Amino acid sequence: MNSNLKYPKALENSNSLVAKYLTKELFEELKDRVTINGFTLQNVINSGVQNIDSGIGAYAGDKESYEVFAPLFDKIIEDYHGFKKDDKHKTNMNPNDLNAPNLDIDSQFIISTRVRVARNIKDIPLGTAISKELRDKIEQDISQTLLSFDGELQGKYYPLNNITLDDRESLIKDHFLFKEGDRFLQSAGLNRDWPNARGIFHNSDKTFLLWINEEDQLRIISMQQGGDIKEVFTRLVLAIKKLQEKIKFEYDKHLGYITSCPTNLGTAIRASVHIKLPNLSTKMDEFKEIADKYSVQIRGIHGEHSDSEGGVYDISNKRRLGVSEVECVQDMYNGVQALIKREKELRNKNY
Ligand code: ADP
Ligand code: IOM
Repeated sequence: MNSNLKYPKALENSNSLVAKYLTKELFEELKDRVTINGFTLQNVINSGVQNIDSGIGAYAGDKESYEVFAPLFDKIIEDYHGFKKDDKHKTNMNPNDLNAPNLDIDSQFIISTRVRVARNIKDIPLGTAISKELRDKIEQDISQTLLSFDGELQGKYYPLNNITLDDRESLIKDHFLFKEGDRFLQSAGLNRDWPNARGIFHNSDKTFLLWINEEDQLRIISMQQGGDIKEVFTRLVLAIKKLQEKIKFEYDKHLGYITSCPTNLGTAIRASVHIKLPNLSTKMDEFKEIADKYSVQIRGIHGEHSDSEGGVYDISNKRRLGVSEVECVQDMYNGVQALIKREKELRNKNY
């Protein structure tokens, strides 16, 4: 038991959602709770305590964490997704319901498009609480399943502990592979036994990729150059369906797909473009205003917690829970459309 656990002072200097909602009273209420897999409040908040620049700062160890620590997670979930305790989650993966003609046929703005979902295996602790044996088993089972894929989804699995450092680095630089040594994941317990049981599967064009055992057990990814969002989403849906024929994912009627970070609950989808906005990026207040209005998030060019380079940004849907997959991709599309419109106006003014 953690009865001697004291409220972490570091949270007093943080703007994360954990710092916002874990009051001293709530801390006292939750500090001795533990899930069936041994996940404690200390485990939940450690990333936010060690990294006071966290956006959220809380991770779940298993599906049960979202019940045992509900007084904290429910507030974070409502703040991030605008999703209340009695709201219902929904799903729609039909690409034909997407209204997304290519926004940038002559590739003036959009460099590339990527859509990913996070998934975790049913009845197994999340990566934050998993044992080495189970993590190894996931790597083995998933990589075997992927080897049976054919057509556009056919590819090869590359275990992280069996590729050269140069290959690893170039996969990261080219945006195909997760970065190494992420301090937020480290303090959430997600980097234990690194790099063992981690790896990437991809087809020869690197348009269908799958990460194994990073922040979530699976990250299923579809990406390509240019702005054809519908084509990217269609390929992703095909891959998810194929995987679902063989694997059962952790799912909850209320919270949707269960993920280690509460930001990914629900659809667990992040649809993004890498986009050049040289004029708008000199007016960050206006840029952020448009992003907020359309519920899109601005990230740097090397993923979460990275900076932009050369006026190129990663723009993605923010909400993932209580909205369908199609609505999430549509959020991103509508936001990008508004950003391109404003970028063109500013460019014309400057000429
Ligand atoms: P995730 O998308 O899985 O939440 P990150 O934000 O860390 O994780 O992004 C993972 C990688 O994917 C990073 O290298 C990032 O630059 C890359 N990426 C994201 N969106 C795009 C995109 N539209 N085009 C190319 N690469 C992208
Ligand atoms: N998804 C997770 N890596 N992130 C939201 C961390 C954080 O900033 O709290």
